[in-house]
Amino acid sequence: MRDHQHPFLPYTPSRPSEAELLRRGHELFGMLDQRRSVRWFSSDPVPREAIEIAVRIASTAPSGAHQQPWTFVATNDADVKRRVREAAEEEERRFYHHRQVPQWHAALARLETDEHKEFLETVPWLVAVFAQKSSVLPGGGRQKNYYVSESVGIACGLFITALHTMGLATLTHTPNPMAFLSEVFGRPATERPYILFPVGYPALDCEVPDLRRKALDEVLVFHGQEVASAPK
Ligand code: IYR
Repeated sequence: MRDHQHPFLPYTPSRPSEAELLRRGHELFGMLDQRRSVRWFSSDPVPREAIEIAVRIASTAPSGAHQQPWTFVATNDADVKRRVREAAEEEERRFYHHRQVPQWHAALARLETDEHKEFLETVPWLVAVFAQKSSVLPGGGRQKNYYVSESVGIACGLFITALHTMGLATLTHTPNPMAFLSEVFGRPATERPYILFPVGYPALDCEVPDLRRKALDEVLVFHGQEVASAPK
């Protein structure tokens, strides 16, 4: 056995056959490839437990030094949602009408987004994610966290996957700047707003822009000696 200085446990998950692992992968791809970001939501209620399980799933993410530097803040309070909408629309008005970022505006044209964010009030839940730049130590001191953006990004990816798998929809909404979220949700200065997720069901008349995902050969490069794969 290895000579550890800290507690370790055996990790021996069961290994599927090659056929079974490919079947699982293709099935998961088929499901996740149907996910779309949504901007028209139903106001139908979503149980609090759905938010809890999605955050449990998000929290299984790997993180720098296992510091899990995320806080998910969920609200279904109409007054809080209204305040978030008002503050977000104010920021977005500046972005769409006063910020001189023509290339950025051009890149967004096919999404037909604008400063109106009605969905922030329509959805049953808003989940704001905060990235913890440092954490509290057991003795009360503070410890810097490492790879915070990467860690929180992975957790958010799992959160999105969890919601889609449960049949819910969301949007990776990042009103710019997002400082107002810290104030509305009463978060400390050690946390930085990361993403605002509206969570609910798509509206019955929901539409999404007609976008295509990149083909595999645009996002995957095999480099070096090709390893023979099993005959099909
Ligand atoms: N935050 C604005 C603009 C916006 C920016 C990006 I990058 C997008 O992918 C979509 C929108 C808004 O939410 O309208």
